[in-house]
Amino acid sequence: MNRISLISLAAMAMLSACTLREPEPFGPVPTEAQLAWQRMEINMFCHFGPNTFTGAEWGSGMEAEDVFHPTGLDCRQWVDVARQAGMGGIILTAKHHDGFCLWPSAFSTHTVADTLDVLRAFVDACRAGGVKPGVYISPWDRNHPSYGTDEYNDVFDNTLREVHGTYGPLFEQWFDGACGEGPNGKKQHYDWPRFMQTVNELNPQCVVFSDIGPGCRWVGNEEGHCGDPCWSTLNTEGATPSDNKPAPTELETGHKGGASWVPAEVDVSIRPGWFWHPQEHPKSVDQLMEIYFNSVGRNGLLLLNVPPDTNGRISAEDSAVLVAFRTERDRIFAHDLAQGAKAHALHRRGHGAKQVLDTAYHTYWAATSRNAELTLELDSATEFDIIVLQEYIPLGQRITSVNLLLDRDGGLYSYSLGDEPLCTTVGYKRIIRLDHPVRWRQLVFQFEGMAPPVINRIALYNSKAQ
Ligand code: FUL
Repeated sequence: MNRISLISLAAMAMLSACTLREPEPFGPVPTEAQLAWQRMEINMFCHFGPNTFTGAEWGSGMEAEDVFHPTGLDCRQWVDVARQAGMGGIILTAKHHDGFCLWPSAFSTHTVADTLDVLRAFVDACRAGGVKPGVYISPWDRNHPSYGTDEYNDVFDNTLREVHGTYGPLFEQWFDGACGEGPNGKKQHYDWPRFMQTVNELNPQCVVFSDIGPGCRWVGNEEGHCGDPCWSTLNTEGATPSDNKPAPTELETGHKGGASWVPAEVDVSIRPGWFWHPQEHPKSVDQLMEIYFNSVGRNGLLLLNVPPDTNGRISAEDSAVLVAFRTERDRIFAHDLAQGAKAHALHRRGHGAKQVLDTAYHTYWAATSRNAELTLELDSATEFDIIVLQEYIPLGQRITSVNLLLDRDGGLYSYSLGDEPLCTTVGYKRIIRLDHPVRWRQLVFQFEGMAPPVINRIALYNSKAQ
């Protein structure tokens, strides 16, 4: 073998070693707990407390304790409904702004009786039913006499220790952003670093929600949608959950290239209010589907509030809609029409393009350049109107734009009319609804990213199929 062939063999060997190397993460990436959380996709929120009985949304904190008297408390029923609806976690308002604790706390006199520990019944039912329990504990407390003084920070820290120490592990801690006056007319300066440290110390896997995270962030509205784009990255330096935080519109979109991984959680109620009120009714399946596409379908996690009624059960009306919502999702996403297609890409990094078609989470196609194309060839022309893309977020959120070219009469045409790409950000999951069903055999996806795209799933569906 001559010298030139030896050199070229060595070069080829180096090149293939290079192509096979795993891609490096780009920018901030989720922790294991954040990834597991994001993969839950839809969770249930339960607002339950004195307001359920008084008709209020924000209780004054002056309600008599025996106002709260569920006649047939059945947390197992909440868990059954959540499971039937395809929700893997439930977050209970263990303490709302009225300060009433749904467990017999040692740090408040405004609580349930020892004999009616709702939080205990709730976490036990969740664990027995294979659903993860989480808690909402409002820092704003309209009842506690020490609210508005330094002492309240001790009280609140003790409350967190009590809940996480006695009832944990809890998958999510919800810190509400609302902060008003206490019964003494004073506003509290919260010791956020201390509260975060306490949860982390007692429960390191707990994803902590606040307006700015650190585990996940408020999406900036209570209407059930993420922004477009929706980045899971956010700049939070100098901000606290109460002060100097990004504006709600920034929380909707996140920050492209932001310094921390703080994915969006979309909290919205199935009913007009957060608490159950007899005169209110749940949203329709169509409204819930719209919310699903605009939250889970735009890289958010949907936290859907389903408030138990005065019996302490989820009403038949709400559970019927939830089951129908699940049935509709199952119907639309039953058959991935891309299964069995051929996938190829010029720019790849050891991991073949066909990995976008398998359903294993940790397999992916990794491109070698920031602009990369992937082609799907279906067996025959197939009708679809929904495209699902998933970026492999353990390596970061990279994609800034996706275009789609479709074959027609022997030529390739851009699906998008005008200058708009098919979508901008992808993130954990992006569900794209086409204006009308198309019938095509070959699809060419053109990706652009801040770093070479890494995609773990592409799927196609026909929402009109029965
Ligand atoms: C808000 C609260 O003020 C509402 O009562 C509700 O709990 C909602 C989820 O968050 O900030």
